Amino acid sequence: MNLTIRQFSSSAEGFYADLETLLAWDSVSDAGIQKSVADIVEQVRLRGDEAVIEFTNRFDRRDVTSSSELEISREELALAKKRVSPELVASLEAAAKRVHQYHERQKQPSWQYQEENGTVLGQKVTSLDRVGVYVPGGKAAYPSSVLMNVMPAKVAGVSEIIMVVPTPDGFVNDVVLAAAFIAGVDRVFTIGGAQAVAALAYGTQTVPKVDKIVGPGNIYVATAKKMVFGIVGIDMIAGPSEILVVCDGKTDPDWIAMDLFSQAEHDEDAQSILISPDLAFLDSVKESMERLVETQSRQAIIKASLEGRGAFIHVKDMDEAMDIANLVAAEHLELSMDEPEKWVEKIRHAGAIFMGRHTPEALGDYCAGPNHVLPTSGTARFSSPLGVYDFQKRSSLIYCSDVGASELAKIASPIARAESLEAHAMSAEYRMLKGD
Ligand code: HSO
Ligand code: ZN
Repeated sequence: MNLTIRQFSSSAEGFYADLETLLAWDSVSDAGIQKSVADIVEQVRLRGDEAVIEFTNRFDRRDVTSSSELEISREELALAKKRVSPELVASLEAAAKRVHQYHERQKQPSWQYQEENGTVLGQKVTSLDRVGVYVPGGKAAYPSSVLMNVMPAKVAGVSEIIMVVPTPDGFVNDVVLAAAFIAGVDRVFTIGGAQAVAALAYGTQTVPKVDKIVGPGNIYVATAKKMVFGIVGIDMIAGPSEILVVCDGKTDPDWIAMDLFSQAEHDEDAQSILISPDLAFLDSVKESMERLVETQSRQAIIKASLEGRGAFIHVKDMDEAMDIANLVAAEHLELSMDEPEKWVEKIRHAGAIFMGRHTPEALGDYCAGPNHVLPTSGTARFSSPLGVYDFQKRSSLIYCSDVGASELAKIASPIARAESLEAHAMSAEYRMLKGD
């Protein structure tokens, strides 16, 4: 036995309590980290570049003396792209194109309508002016995430996209820079951690202040994002990656094993769960996993993740599987079964739904088209994938004709007087037409 994974049965007593324990995840809430992040944010707010350079040298072990050393030009991005293999560049470009095409469909148009008396009401949609994209520098430096965070902003029409990426010990990731070039990032700064978030939120002499910060990061980054929320917008605070696979027992067990590994390999806290009504199938997947895990370069992470947070759940039928999937509200849900289009109707909570045996999550992570920045830890109950709408905002439009204003004033005036707001009432009443 080289891999252990818990197995539950939905008919066992206390199953739902066990499920709750399995899913529990404690997010950002460390008092020590809060304090040091608050200090970093304050220093950057007060001292700008000087503090950013100081923290960058300390945390990334760098030797920066002037803020100009913190920026990578578009020309340098183009050079980084040249250092990447043509095959990989072609894949990044194909992925970017597909992600772009998908997100084009999310654009929300402005709209308006006219009432009979000439009054016009509407909603004007505009894009954000400037957005900051945080890209982690360490073990989770994913070029695919650069594409996924930048493309929807581009499609929305954001005029300036600023990327920050730490370069610990001066190490620059060419593939990440190539992805930034392909996605159309305008400026790149080699800073990271809470200091980068603060620089984007408040602006420094060198780093422009943005309107919103998106992108994943470690606990320092997440804590800093929470702290500057309100000064700027933020996307979401992502927890560890999760996958929930529901299988009818007819998919190749090796495929399912690898789908579960594909999330587990992200990090030790990632969560992979398999649900099936077929007990013998669960055993086969277990066998596949035991055999295949040995072949994996990230087997230590995979094992830790599966042993710590993974699970198999045996259910009585597919209907029950769907109920449990809704309870979990997973970031990624694979419906590896016949007629997925029929079962998907029962799913109400999931970040992304992968339908059918030939749709592994990995294809969605890279190039299918939809975004891979998704709500985690059950937050799919109330939030959605990152999209164009996260980079757009809406303004209400009101135009009153003279007759329209007069009619509205008749409605507004009594309410204003009930609220003892006389100026409101009079402002409305001034627009009343004689005889009204
Ligand atoms: N599965 C991750 C995204 C990713 N996968 C990036 C590979 N690279 C989001 O949950
Ligand atoms: Zn992934």
